[in-house]
Amino acid sequence: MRVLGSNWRTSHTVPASGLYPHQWSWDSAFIAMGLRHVSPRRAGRELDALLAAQWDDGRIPQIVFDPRRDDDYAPGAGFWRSPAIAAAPDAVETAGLVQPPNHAWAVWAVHEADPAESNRRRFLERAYPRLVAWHEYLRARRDRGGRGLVSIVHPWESGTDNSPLWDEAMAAVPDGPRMPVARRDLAHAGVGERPSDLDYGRYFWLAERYRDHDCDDRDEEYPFLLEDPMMNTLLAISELALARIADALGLPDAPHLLRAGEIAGALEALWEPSLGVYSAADARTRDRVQAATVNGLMPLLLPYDLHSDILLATLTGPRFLGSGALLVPSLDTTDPGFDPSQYWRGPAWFNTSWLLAVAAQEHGRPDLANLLRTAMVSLAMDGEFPEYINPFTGRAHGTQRFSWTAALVIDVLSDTPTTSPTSPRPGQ
Ligand code: 2M8
Repeated sequence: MRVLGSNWRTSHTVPASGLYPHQWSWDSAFIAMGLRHVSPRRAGRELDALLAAQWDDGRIPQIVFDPRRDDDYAPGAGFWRSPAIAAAPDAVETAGLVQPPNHAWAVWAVHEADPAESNRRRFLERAYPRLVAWHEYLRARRDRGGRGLVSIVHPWESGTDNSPLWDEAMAAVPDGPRMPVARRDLAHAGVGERPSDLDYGRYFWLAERYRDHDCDDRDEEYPFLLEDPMMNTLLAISELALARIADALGLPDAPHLLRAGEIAGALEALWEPSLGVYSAADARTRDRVQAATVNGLMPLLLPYDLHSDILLATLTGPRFLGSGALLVPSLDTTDPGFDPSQYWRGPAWFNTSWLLAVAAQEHGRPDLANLLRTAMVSLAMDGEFPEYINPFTGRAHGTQRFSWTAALVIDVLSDTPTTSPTSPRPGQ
């Protein structure tokens, strides 16, 4: 709670006070899932602040900027110039990209923590239409491959920025943005722990192109369109949460259950039998990337039989936990590109291990869920709540006092850790 207290800023929690000084979209949802055990009211405010930054087209932005910290993170508000874009809100400045849609799940979890308080604040009533519009944005504007899956337009949208899943598509992206690339991140984390300068040149180039098209998704020649299994899984889980929310509001839940089932069905196009995981695919060519990553294990979260036995075997087998890893590595440990300290190319992250603990519980493996939860707690305490760790030694990497690490530890230590929104509540 000490970490979340010091990272709290009036209406939201920053991921880390130095490296990430603004509000990040999927971070806030993870943070709310832990914060709800201590202060359901503040967890609700966290999500309210994010939802208030929603664009007219429904998107929930990747970052809501703190105008006082615009020199401390790049690219910032001055880069995005969001108020000049018609669909963006006037009252706050935001990035134009998005992040994985775990928000409806978080809203439901916060409601369940204290339904009376939530009802008093009409929390579900206010959040529901915004969440519906958010999912509708993803369905209508981001199904760029035309097969029922959401595409990301930038690696930052995946939350797993330099995952090998994006390497091939990024290799074709120019690395010469007009704006000089400021590496403000390197003041807070080691150069060997962050994406390279070449990656950053390409990140900025792609972000410039998206911004220069007013973040309008109708750009036919857009050079980066990838379908990510984690993004699409979280959307399906959030549709299931919307079904619970609709039900609580006396509205029909069927459209959300149907949509969750459709996404789960569409995920089959990302199944990679030769690797025993789902993988990302290029929405234009439909080619699947040949890399086994933590993203590809995520469909295990869904309450359907999506190759669950094989996914569980991959998760516990020699390429992931069976390698001796303490938490789930972000990349297959036998992949030639595996690096235990390089950001999303090998290290273990607390949010993805937490998601897979929820998944293990759902699939009748409480032993595995407990193993992951116990390891999360001790590794977070040992490393002063690190951003990520070396999966074999547990050594802390990136920044420390990282908010989602702290929040998810609070969640697993609570009497009622978060479950997937399909699980009945105790007593039901
Ligand atoms: C990391 O991403 C940001 C860009 O969004 C960055 O590297 O500057 C990722 O780990 C992402 O998942 C996370 O939301 C963000 C803030 O914690 O940091």
